[in-house]
Amino acid sequence: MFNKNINLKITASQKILVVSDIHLQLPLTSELSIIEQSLVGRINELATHKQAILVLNGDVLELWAQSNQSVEEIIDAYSELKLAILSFNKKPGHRIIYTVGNHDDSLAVSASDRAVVANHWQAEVCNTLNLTIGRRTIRIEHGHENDPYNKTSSTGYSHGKKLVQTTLPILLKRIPTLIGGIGDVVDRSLLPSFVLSNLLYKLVVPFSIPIVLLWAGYQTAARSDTRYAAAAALVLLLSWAAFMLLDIFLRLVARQTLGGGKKYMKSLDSYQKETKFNALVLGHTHDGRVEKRRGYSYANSGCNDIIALPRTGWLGIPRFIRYIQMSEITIDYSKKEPIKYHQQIITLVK
Ligand SMILES: [Mn+2]
Repeated sequence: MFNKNINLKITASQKILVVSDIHLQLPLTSELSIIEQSLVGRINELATHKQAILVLNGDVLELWAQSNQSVEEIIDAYSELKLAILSFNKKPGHRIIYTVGNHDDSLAVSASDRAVVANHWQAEVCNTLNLTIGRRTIRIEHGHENDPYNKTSSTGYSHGKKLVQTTLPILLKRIPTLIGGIGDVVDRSLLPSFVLSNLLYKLVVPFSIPIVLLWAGYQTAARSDTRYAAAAALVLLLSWAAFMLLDIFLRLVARQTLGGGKKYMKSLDSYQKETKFNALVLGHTHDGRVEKRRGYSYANSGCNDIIALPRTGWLGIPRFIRYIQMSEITIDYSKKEPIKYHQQIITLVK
């Protein structure tokens, strides 16, 4: 298995931009084009600094979802991004480092895929980038190795990969209304809620409610008996209460069983005890932020991708809305707070 660390000494005059989880794939949709434009702008800004490093922190290419797309095809399709990356790299004080994630794990397996990234983007591919400045060490990697659902195994199998490549396509074919867009839900504990929300808003509300109301209206009028109307109201009220309770229950169960969240942070704390670093910069969870942990700083570069977030719907049960999240970590030791997180959320108009 490919296992490469890059160790670099940095200075306070060097600017570092870490972006991850872009999931570039084909076709190049309008959303992906917005993301590409934003990246081009940020890379061009970074290029104005004399000494700069661009870190592509994993899952930059989406190689799980459509297995027929080659690394070369995807890189070439995003031609403006390629141009920005190459012109950034032309300047002598600049370099580009690509840390491999789980959705682009073929880079860790295939030397020819790595060669494509090295040739087309002129990026150095590795698993981990270690930066040192004075006595401080900053470890930058994608973050899936601390996630039991997505860590690399010697057989190349991971739960996450099976889910994306086998389980999801089957579910998408059978129940597209309930599953479509589930890949955009960032918080794993909300996955069952997403399915429930679709069930309610896409099937129950448009079909079942009108049927119950029509039936009650017809019976009330035909038999001039208002008990039918009362029965219908009771059925609707009880169904609403059942949905609310089920939603709460599913979230609680999912939080305990689907991983992520607190468990993940705890595994990072023990990772720090073994590996020793002052700061850890990951991607992977799409949950960007900078946080003080005991003995180190944790930073996450978030994502540059579509996300689905729960918003309260008219029944009090969340409705999931799609946004584009564009985020990054900057490292700049000329600043008082050297590691910073920045994000922008754009609402999508459907
Ligand atoms: Mn990942």
